[in-house]
Amino acid sequence: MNPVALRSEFPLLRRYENGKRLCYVDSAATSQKPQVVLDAVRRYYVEDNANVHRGVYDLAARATQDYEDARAEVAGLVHAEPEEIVFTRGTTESLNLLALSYGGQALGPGTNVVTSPAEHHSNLLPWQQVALRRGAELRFVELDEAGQVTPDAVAAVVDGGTRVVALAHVSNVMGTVTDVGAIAAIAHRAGAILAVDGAQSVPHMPMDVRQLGIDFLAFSGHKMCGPTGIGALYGRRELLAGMSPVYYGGEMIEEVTLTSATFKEAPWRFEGGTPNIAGAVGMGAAARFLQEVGLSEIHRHETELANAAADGLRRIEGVTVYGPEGHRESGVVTFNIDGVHAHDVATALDQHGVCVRAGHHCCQPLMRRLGAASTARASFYLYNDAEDVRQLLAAVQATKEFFRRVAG
Ligand code: 7TS
Repeated sequence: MNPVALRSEFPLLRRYENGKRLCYVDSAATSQKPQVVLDAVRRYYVEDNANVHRGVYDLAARATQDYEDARAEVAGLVHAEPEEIVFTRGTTESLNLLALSYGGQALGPGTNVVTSPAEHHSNLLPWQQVALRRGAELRFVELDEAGQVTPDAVAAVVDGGTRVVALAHVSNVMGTVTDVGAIAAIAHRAGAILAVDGAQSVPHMPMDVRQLGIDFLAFSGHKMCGPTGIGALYGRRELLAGMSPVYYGGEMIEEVTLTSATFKEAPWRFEGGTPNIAGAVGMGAAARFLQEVGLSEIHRHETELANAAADGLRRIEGVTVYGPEGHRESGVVTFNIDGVHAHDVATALDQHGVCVRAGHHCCQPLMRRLGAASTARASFYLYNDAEDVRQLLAAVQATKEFFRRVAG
């Protein structure tokens, strides 16, 4: 893998910001888009645009074929079957759909959902709210010192009443990686299913839902080099087959009378209305692109950069780095400059052409536990290189010195 060559495939990264080389290290928020994805979306609109699953003319058949081909590409990325992929607007919608449909059916008094205090709000709130409505209990796994969810901690709270274990594969704040394979076995022994928030893992590492025993997996197109407004929910075939739709309307039915309806099979029964066809085409192209580059290579490359960044940041006196002390297994590095608000850090870094996210990262409970109202976060991806690490470290050093001067 050649990050310099890869970088040139992303038109936006050829730009300069504030007269500086653009150091984009906010891929956990959203990724940049390669030319092949932009071309696929454009080609769809220019050559094949029509509504799907309804037109009888050739153009409509091509649009439908493009959409279903994209489903197969996305399925291939996670080693699922195409019929096990529901297209959604993104991870947030995938998790809401899952909680409303599966959760609505499986939860009730005497049952519980197990999750963790480190979840993104989009993997907490859907379960919190459905549990409240259904009179079910929401249980939390104890995090270890490093903020890690361990299989032992999950086993300690799972019992015969557990119906769903819902956990992120990779934390968007700590960058910790959860052993979802071991946790799937624990959930299954208790008769529960494992739902994985893969927003920060599917774009960054090889993923095999069969091998890991994952029952549901939610992910977003925009974090994996695809367009915004498209994502997926993988669901094991037998489980999707037993789930009721959440959105009712056109194209998800078999037969409708004024007082009743029957619905298509999964996944189409979950995709009421005209879907984001161009988005799906773009996400399919992104899935192909990532596989061509190689997910193992991408993972190795970005963790190397993240470890170099974390080591460099730790060496800057007055900088606190969160997350694992030792080797990092993801591209996420969260930090603070002592005494400087993270938003000020991010604003100052922008002056050096460095884009980082600052805030609570949609993980308020975790931030309370860290004892930090907000943090700055750098997150690396396939198009970053050693120059990005150097630019980030130099900018953080300069920012720290700047605030020392104005404070002192
Ligand atoms: N789950 C995790 C672990 C995430 O990091 C995010 C987005 C989501 C779910 C929601 O994904 P969406 O595509 O539906 O928005 N995380 C972030 C972030 O860390 N900074 O901006 C968005």
